[in-house]
Amino acid sequence: MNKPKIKNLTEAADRIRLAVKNNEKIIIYGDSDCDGITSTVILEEAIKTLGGKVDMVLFPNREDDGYGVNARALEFLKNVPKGLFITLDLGISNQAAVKVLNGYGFSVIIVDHHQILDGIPAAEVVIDPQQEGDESDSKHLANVGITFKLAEELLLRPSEASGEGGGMSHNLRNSFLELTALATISDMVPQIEDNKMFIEEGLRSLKNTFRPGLRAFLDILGEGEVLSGGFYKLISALNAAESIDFKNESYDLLTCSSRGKSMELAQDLISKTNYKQLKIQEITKEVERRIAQKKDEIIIFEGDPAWKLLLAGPVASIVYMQYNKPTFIFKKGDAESSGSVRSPKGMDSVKAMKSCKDFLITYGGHPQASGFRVKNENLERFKEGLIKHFKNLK
Ligand SMILES: [Mn+2]
Repeated sequence: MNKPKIKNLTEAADRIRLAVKNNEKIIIYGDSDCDGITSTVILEEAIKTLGGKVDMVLFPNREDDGYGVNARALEFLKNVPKGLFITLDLGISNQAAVKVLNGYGFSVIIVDHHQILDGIPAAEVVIDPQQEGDESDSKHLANVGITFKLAEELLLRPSEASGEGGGMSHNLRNSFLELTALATISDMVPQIEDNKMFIEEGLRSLKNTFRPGLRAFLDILGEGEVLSGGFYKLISALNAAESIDFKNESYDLLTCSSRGKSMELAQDLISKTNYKQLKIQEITKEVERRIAQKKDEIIIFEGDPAWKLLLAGPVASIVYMQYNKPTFIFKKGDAESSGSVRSPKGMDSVKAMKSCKDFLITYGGHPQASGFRVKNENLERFKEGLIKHFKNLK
């Protein structure tokens, strides 16, 4: 028997089709990493194939403004024409922000795959395979995998606007699979079931890609090298873009139709990722120097005003694997600190932070990879709470 579809997948597709039919403004707000960016590209191209158009595509500056639908985004959205607002790879923890958006007059669709914390936002449609009542076998999809299925659902029936649809064309499907493969790998979700299929089919299609942005990477990095496992370089380049004024360079690259401009953008992203790698090594060394004196502590909890938040995740990834301890790496700001968490299997970092949520401004993510924001005056209490939580697990 077929497993049920992702909860609300059909509802979201119907609502998007209605928006296209009625010429509503459509805004996509995607996360600024490979998963969020590729999700955005796929959904926008699916909507175009339907004969519709996306009026605005926005990405948050995580470093300066915070993860998710942040205060700066709400300020900006106050003054734009209202319509359908779709979040990709974020939004499930933005209950307060969704209330504000509803108040502005937006219809909100959330498409996310992160864990549900305290209930779900009051959006018109919420897709998140982690939510209650979702009986699908899609619990371990990256957001891009969910978006791929949403695109399939959208293009299932011929569109009234364009007469197109009735299934995805072979070329469009392959093009979406290429992006889905890259972001599924990037998001480090288990490579099983649908994820395995996405990766195999997507990487197979990559060498014949029609997308100038991906072609440019193959040309610069070397096609043979990329296809024999070097796609990690490509993925880290796509993750190296920072979003400034809600724009993102990787998105620009993946949607660029000019070959010359694509080569320029790809080269720039590769330089950025090389520089980023150097910085990651520097910070990792500093963390290792500091924890050499703290061998008895059961977690790693280090921060610094000079560290970039964008690098906290990659540093935490290296350190936790080396020491097999829950690892919290943060940028210490003037009044608040923001950080990334990586945790060994069986040690749920989201649950751990939930046990200290009174000290936190926000937190969320996946059991093994998550993030947080905390007032500096609560840093010590937060750390003690975490230690207590993980000690009780033993
Ligand atoms: Mn994701």
